[in-house]
Amino acid sequence: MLNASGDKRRVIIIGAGFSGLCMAIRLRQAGFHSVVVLESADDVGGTWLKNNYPNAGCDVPSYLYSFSFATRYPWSQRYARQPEILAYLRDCAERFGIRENIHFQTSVQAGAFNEATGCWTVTTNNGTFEAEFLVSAVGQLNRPHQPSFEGVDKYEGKVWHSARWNHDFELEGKRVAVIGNGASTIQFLPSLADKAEHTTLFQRTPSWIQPFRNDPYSSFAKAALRFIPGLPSVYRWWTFARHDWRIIAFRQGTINREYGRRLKRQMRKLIPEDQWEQLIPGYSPGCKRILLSNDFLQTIMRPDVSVVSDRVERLDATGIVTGENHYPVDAIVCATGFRANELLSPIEFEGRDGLRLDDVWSGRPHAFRGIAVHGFPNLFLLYGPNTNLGHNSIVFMIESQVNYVMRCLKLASRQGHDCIEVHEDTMKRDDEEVQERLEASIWAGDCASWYKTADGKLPNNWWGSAIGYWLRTRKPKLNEFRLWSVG
Ligand code: N01
Repeated sequence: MLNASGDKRRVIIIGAGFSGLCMAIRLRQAGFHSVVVLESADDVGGTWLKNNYPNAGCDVPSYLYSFSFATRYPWSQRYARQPEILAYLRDCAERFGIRENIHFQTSVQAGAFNEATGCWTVTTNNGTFEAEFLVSAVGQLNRPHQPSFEGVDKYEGKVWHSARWNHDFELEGKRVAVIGNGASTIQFLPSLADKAEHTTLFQRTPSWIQPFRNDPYSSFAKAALRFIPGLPSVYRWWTFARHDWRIIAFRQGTINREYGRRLKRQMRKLIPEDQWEQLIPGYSPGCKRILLSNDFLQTIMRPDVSVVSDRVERLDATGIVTGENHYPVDAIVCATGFRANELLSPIEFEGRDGLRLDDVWSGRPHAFRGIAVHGFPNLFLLYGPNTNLGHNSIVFMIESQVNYVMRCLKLASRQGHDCIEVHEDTMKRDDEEVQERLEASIWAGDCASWYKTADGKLPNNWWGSAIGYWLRTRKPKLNEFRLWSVG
């Protein structure tokens, strides 16, 4: 598997989730002998290790939500659940021999570029590491957003975030409150409600819910995908194409409005008329992630589940206070999402000439193709600014980025240089185009979401099709980068 030629340049990768593993595998295959992955957890998996709430899973089909170079995997159903995705990532780490490269329980605190040596020094809780190249693979959804509700210190029950599930708490016979109704909630709420005595969902904004088919693969399909050479890849590309054209519904306009009408008709069939106003969104579909579920709406109609649309004002010793009402509960699950706009935080990056990434990004995180930042030579970002999708697989985007990084490394070595840095005007032009294109997207539309900052900026999402992104990241152009040598 290792390329015999070998490459002595050292690379540090931060994070061992999908993107970190992908980068490490591709580097090792290309013959890079010195690849170090720094991972704060004690296992691989990233978000799929930490988000292990009941029925956690992926709303992208598994053959598409997996690496193009590891498509032969015995997925049990179309949309895999978290344990299966985590098992897949563990399998990839073993199969491609990456575990030996990973330093677990190693949290990165800072990275600084040394202009004299052309190297990055990375500071962690386990000492410092040095390499010519640094790749951040921490992603966008790595830090839970835990609102600081007034009175939380007085509350005597248990409080936890959905991304750090409290598996020790016995839900049976308990009154449980859930705050937030995004992608995480719609997955765990049905099984939580099955166990709890009463469940109260505090919903600030309703979500668009779309039914989906998630049948287990038949024995015949499993055998075909296992034994027919190339079939998993063909199936993956077919699934990719079926998803990618949907981007046309994520622009403001007629198609999106028609999509909204269709979703509304479907939801109205499942919801009694007196609850339409409370449960059917008024904003455009896609503005917040469209959620796939066959049992969420059915669950919130149950007599042992209540939906409260009043704002959570504060907590007291026994429960939640909203306006004039008090809801006594034994536990509160905050399914309140992630601090997704603060990409790469809290790691401090210092680039050339003492530039701090926090300062460069003070208005809004941005990077050339979401990958390279002017002033930060030899630093590459995976699943960085403006690379998130609402309609297709992020794994495809990550592979495009990894491919691009590999080609940047090749470009530097082919030119005989140690350092590579994107030009300022290249990055600026790219950012202007991305932001201009995003203005017509549905994410700029009529809702607040994690894709948007408080002042309406859009640092997270890519504006177009995944294939469009792939076209832009096939090959770095020499005139877009400055290359130089040290010493
Ligand atoms: O978080 P969210 P999530 N008081 O940000 C509410 C990915 N994911 O963890 O809508 C009261 O979607 C907030 O209300 P509002 C996926 O990309 C993927 O569910 O802002 N409520 C909202 O309802 C997804 O988009 C999968 O009005 C507060 C909720 O909390 C992303 O992760 C599965 C509040 C947060 O929803 C995040 O999903 C799961 C407050 N102070 C997740 N603050 C897959 O299937 C926030 N809220 C791949």
